[in-house]
Amino acid sequence: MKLNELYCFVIKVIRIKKSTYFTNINSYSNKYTILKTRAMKTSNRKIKKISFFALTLASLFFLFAACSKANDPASNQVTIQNNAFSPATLTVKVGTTVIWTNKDGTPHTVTSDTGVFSSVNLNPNQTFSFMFMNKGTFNYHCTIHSNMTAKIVVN
Ligand SMILES: [Cu+2]
Repeated sequence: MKLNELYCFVIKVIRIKKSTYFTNINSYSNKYTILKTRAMKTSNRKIKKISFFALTLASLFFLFAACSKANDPASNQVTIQNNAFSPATLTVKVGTTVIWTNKDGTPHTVTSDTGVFSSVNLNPNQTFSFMFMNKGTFNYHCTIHSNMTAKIVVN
């Protein structure tokens, strides 16, 4: 007789007869079930704790990543596109290196109105960078297109 057949047989007998002997077996199996359930509950609690910890860690990481993403790439970048500097006004902290990138198909320059910095002719996709070590407003322009003006505010 197979084990599961035996089990079914025992269950049947318990249901039909409910003799003392089988009731004892039944209560033994109940105890086992209770122990098993308790063990499962404990491991479930552990899994829940670990999952909660992992979730918290993951969300903190994503929050941090999102924040640094929001602050980093645009904060020191100026794009030269469609004969304009974008953003026209960029505000940075002292010690920031600002990077200009020419996204147009023709050359431009990044030239300070007061001679603080000046790039050569920037060809398409060429960059120019300058580190601002002093506070103030730095107006600049493109020497090729006199209508192209913008400023960097350092505070
Ligand atoms: Cu230009």
